[in-house]
Amino acid sequence: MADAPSSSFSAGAVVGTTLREHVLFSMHAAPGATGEFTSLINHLSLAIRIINSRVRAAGLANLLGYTGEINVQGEAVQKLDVFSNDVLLNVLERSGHCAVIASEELDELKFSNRDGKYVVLFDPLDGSSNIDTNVGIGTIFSVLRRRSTGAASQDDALRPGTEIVAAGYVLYGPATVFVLSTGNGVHCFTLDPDVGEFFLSQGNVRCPLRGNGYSVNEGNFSRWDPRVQAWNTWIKADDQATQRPYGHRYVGSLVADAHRVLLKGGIFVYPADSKSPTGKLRLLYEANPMAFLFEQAGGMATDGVNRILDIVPSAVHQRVPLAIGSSEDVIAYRRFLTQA
Ligand code: AHM
Repeated sequence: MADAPSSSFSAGAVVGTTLREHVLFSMHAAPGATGEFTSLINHLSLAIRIINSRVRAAGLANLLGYTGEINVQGEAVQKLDVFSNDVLLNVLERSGHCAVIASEELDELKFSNRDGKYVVLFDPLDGSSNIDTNVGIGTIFSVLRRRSTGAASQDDALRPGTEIVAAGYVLYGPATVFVLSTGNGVHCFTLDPDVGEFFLSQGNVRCPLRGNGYSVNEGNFSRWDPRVQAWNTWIKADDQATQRPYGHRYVGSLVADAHRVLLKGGIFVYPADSKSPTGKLRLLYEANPMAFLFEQAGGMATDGVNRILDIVPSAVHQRVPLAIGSSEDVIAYRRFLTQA
């Protein structure tokens, strides 16, 4: 990958690298690049900035609260979810680059532009149960190159995460941060709200080999498999030699919880339980993009035992148990899950 300029100078001011420049420079080095991928990421960035503007004004704009509808997952749909989904669909369709679009909020795949080279899968507003309480929420996406040549089909979307060419998430927290990987490491861009641009704020993020925190909904303890319970008891136990207990942090927004683990290390786990026997999080919209990002940052992502990116999906709304984070912490979790 060519080096993007770290800054440009004008009249004494130092201007950081924009997301747009970063993608453009990384794609220049790609053989046969046509500019379509760069344009696709720019369209995603536009949709994100529009969503961000509404998220920031949600309390003022009467967008909080439920629409009264139930989505395909059987959950109450909130107004900001609907808005975010519509914006992403609209912007991506108009880009002309997408043959297939899949959203956590849609029952069916959307077959968009028949000449589109890409497949985009997204969760438009993750952590939506936190909207009403002004807690960090996010957007998660992944991009695959279309495989079919004739009419696009479901098979273009039902592919393992190993085929992802780019993935990212956006955290609408105190600042709006866009975390992106196009297969060359993980880079964070922070939105300057006055300028309306994302600027590189942390390049080449590495997830520490090991952390000192764990993130899990412990309210589900009684529903877990005894092996998950054993891990949970172990990670909270006092043992100086292995620097336990770990600290516990859990927001209940995957993007917020995962972002902390990506930067600080440790582990995020959403295991299967007796209420959600195959896990709660969705493979295509949540687990796969996060797994791609964590691996790109040197971390790991498993369903407890197997690598997430190797799972061949059988349904677009498939759920999967998820364990992501520092490799030593994910391996320690796996040791418990593979115990007889
Ligand atoms: P959502 O798609 O309804 O927002 O649910 C996904 C969210 C994740 O962001 C989060 O990790 C998880 O659900 C929290 O679940 P729980 O409330 O069961 O802890």
